[in-house]
Amino acid sequence: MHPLAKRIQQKEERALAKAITLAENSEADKLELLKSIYPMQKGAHWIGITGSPGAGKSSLVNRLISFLRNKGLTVAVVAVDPTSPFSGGSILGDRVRMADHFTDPGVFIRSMGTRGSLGGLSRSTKETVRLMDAYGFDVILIETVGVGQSELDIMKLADSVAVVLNPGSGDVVQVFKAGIMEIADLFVVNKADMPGVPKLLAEIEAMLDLVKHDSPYRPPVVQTISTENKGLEELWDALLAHKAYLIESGEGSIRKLANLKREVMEVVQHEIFQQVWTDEKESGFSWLADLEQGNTDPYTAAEQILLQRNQPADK
Ligand SMILES: Nc1nc2c(ncn2[C@@H]2O[C@H](COP(=O)(O)OP(=O)(O)OP(=O)(O)O)[C@@H](O)[C@H]2O)c(=O)[nH]1
Ligand SMILES: [Mg+2]
Repeated sequence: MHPLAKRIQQKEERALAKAITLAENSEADKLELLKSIYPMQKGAHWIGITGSPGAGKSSLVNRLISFLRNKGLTVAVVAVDPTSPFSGGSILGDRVRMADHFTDPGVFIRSMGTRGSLGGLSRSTKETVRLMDAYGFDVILIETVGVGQSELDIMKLADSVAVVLNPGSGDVVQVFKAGIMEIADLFVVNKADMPGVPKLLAEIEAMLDLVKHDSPYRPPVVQTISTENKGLEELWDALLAHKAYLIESGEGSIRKLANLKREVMEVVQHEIFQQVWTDEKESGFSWLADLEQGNTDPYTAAEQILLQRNQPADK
């Protein structure tokens, strides 16, 4: 067993932090560590929270932490967003509020910037969540901002995906265009104290009619005012109901397997790339000069690299 895995098993929080850094930086013994912690995972509820910048994701996460702690549950948070208050970004107010949780051993908060993610952000996020799960947190919240492809990939690793929308924001069209509709398990209308709630609710329902009309599960819509601590009970109930649905319908196992397959391919791709790159570097990138002089094309160069790899090593 990897020494860090042992220390994680003994609930040493510093070891968890170190292990995440090790995974993020793709250290040589990273796969050993991940192999050790894989069977230690306890099946935490992995919850993705996504939405436009400023939708109130961090405020919600912040409130959810307190809410869940009051229920006796432990919580880990991964904030995948370089501008998030968690990572020392924009909003000082949120950071000050987060300070309440920093001294609580039942809460662990980690931010993932775009730096230090050599294997791709979605891969390092998944590994971070696995490490947190192995440590034994009950609930793991993954906050991502935006509606790009990498956010979509990150959200796919969650058991339950909550999409946060605001009244009067025109978010719905964005969400629809970005393909987020398909992966949303739950809609949160946050800032429900602002005008335009009925219109937003109608837009969401219309969109659900379109996209989910033949789906066995229709994502519920809950309203929250995170600044006033309102709607958290409903939000949590909806998340628990979704988790129950995943188990009863078998959908959870299907998603898990799809995720595992994707993870295998990500690791293989990364490891092969690393090996090829290292080998080529050592042999002086023989094809690079050819490319520069126009003596080869990228496809022939790639083909030759792959052919070379398939030759027996002792030749
Ligand atoms: N009126 C109102 N304001 C809110 C509510 N929730 C959050 N806010 C405010 O909205 C602003 C943005 O909140 P954040 O929680 O930082 O939003 P975020 O989605 O995490 O933002 P990014 O991480 O920057 O994308 C803050 O000023 C909050 O105080 C709400 O329910 N009602
Ligand atoms: Mg935030």
